[in-house]
Amino acid sequence: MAVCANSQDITGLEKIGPVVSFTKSVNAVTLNCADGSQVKLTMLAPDLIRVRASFAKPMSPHDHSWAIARDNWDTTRWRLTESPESISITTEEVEVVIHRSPLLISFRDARTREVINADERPMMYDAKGTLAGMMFDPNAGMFVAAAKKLGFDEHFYGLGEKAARLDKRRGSFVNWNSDTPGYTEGKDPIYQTIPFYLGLEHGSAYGIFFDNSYRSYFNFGSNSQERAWFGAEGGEMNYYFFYGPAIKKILSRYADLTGHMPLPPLWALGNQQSRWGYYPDTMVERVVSEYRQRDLPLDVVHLDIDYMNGYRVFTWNTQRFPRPKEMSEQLIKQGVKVITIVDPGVKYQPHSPVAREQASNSRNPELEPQPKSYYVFDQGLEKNYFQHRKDAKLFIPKVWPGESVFVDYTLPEARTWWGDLHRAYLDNGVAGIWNDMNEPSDFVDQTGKNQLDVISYDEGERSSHAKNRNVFALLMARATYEGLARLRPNLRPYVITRAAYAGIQRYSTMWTGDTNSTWDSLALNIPMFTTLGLSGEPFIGSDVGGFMGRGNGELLVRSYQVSFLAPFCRNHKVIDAYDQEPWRFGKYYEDIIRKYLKLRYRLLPFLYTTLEEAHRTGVPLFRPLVLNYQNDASTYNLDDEFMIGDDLLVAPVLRPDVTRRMVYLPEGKWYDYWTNKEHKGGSVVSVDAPLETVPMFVRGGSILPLGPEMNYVGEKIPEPSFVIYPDEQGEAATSLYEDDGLTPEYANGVYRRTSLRFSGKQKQIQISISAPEGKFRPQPRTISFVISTTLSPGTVLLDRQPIPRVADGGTGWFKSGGTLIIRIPDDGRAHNIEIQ
Ligand code: MIG
Repeated sequence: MAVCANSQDITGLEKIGPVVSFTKSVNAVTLNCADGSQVKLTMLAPDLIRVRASFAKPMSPHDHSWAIARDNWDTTRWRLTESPESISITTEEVEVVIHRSPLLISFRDARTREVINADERPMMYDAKGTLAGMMFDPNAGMFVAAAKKLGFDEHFYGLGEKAARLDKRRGSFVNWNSDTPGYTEGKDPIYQTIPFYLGLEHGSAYGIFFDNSYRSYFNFGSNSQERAWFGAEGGEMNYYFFYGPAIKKILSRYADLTGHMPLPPLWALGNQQSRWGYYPDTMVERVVSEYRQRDLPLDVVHLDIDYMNGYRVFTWNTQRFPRPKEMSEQLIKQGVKVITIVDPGVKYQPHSPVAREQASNSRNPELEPQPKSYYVFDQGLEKNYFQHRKDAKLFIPKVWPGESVFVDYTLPEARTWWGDLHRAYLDNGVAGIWNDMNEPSDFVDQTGKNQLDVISYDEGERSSHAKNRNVFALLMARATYEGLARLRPNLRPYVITRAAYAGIQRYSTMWTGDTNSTWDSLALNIPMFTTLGLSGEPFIGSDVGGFMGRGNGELLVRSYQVSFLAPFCRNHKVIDAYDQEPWRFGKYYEDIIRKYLKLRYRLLPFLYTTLEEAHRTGVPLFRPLVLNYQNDASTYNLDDEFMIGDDLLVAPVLRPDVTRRMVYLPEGKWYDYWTNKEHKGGSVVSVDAPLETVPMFVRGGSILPLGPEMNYVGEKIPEPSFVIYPDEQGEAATSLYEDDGLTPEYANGVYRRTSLRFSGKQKQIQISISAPEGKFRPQPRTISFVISTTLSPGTVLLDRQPIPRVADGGTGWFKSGGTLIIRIPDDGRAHNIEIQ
């Protein structure tokens, strides 16, 4: 019987402790326990404490994690006090109380002394093998677990990619990267492992990152009223405790610890089109020209496994794609970049020494036929980069090329080699890489059972599949990212992955795998996107229209009405199902899709500004309402609406035949994006939502930076126009982030941030524009301000000088219906506009 977390009764496990003595170092306290166990608490920051435990033995000096991006933390001030019962460690923000016997750890707010999170029982380990029979891999190691008191009103978020609702309270989950085509709600595990969650009670949040790559279990009170617990089939009890109370602050710390997402190229925010089965090259060209002829925006086209020669990665099928470089160059002229899929399976193609002699020495072996020998297999075999089983035999799974081998990405040289192989794509004009099948999927056995005796180098530990499976994709994406960065240092890498472990955001963006073209699957988009955002993965998306099965025009339109604001917006389809490019269901649907794709491009300045915020702060752009309003209980399980940044709220329709829906608007003033109608928040409103319209609201107090309508990034000079939505006090503010959109120079200060304030009390309207921050200089252009007002101004002053009333174009001001538009040259200086 498959092990399931519900049946995993942890109450019989051995408990750690009690504490008999402790030692102190600059940033840590180590507890020595009567059972020979050790517990180390490391104060990394005032709000970040690491808890690491060894069970019935001293702590190993070996301490390594692929997820952690930062280990040099400034010294944090903390003090220790003792009593006969307990030891207290206090930082500026958190007080950790360690009860000696039994050994119970609780975290309190250092100021209010309120308990944030507390052990329900001491940390546990399966000393007697009680759970051995229930373990997925009985040889993985020893089961370790930690149990926390479950708050009566506690809500749980995060845990990465889960086919589940937003609030995970009462749920139970497993992490074991798995290829799960056609998954539906409740399917678990699926592709990714992000063992990080947030707890929220009474508006106050904490985070726990259980950094353990073994098959892990998270139970948020599914079969117990008393406890939430997490555990793993091996490895250490090793978790990081984050204190908020703001969720945003926790996400920032989590990004500091596991890495910030670098900015992808701006065009990655453009519209993308894919389909398993886009071949030959003329077919790809046809798809792109359809987009152009139909005036539909497009930035990227994807090539699925069909472009390869017999599914050999780093090769091209030259029957189907005789001149890939020319094809890419043709497409680039039309503003479209090519992305190719790269799977981990390398075709197993041994050969006689004679064939070896005949092997090509060409500079571009990717275009050679490889009938007798395949250069990637040859090189990897010769260098011994492929995975082996415990008995030293090559591990030969079956994937698309048939018998195949996988690279041991824990080997640094193997990662460099794999990264360098991407020359085979870059030389042919490919702009980005899509990693698939990297759970890693094996057709022999999809659960991973066929791989249990595979050994990885793992920094000399030579450790098991049980430990390495969940980090395989992370390391493959790392090899890819680092390879692209090396081969093309002046361009930002763009990688997309299916499987992942925590830390993946440093190397790759992601999509949610093989969904269905169904309404249920569509309804999972918002909880999944927002949950991924709450788990440190900001750049996410799902196959628009759904991957498997037959969609229809209505479903496709509603799907675009979710994804036109997702960072990754790509329509993709399985080979043996029905076409679903935007035009496939006829003009009526195509026209609506065009409207949303065009709107996406108009919103690019806003999307990119929020994406940069995600890069810098770790706070995602595609947000659940709870992230912006964590004191509002009405948002705690609200996952059929979402926000982009702080300012835009979207409430899509997720069922067929519906033309109206209820939308919850949090406190404050809101503007209907389409009609400008004002709503008072803190209430539910019923709004029209015919197929043409996705309900969208702008937060009063915000200013939306919009760009020109475009069919691809770079088609036009991005002249911003700022649309102003004042709050109840008549005020609004924003900032706009811009850079070259392509190079890594933004990290050296080559960006521009423009801040804007609006205040409009009665007849006194003022706009102040800050002197932009940063070294980036955009092309000469104008900037505009759009104010909704019935007033017709007497004069408009720019830095105290009147500017002319103009007909429509040019600089000056004009009225158009109920809006006042002011346009000024963008000279990169501070300005003040007054309207009288
Ligand atoms: O076994 O490359 O999720 O997007 O089209 C299926 C073929 C392999 C799974 C991916 C999907 C892709 C497909 N792949």
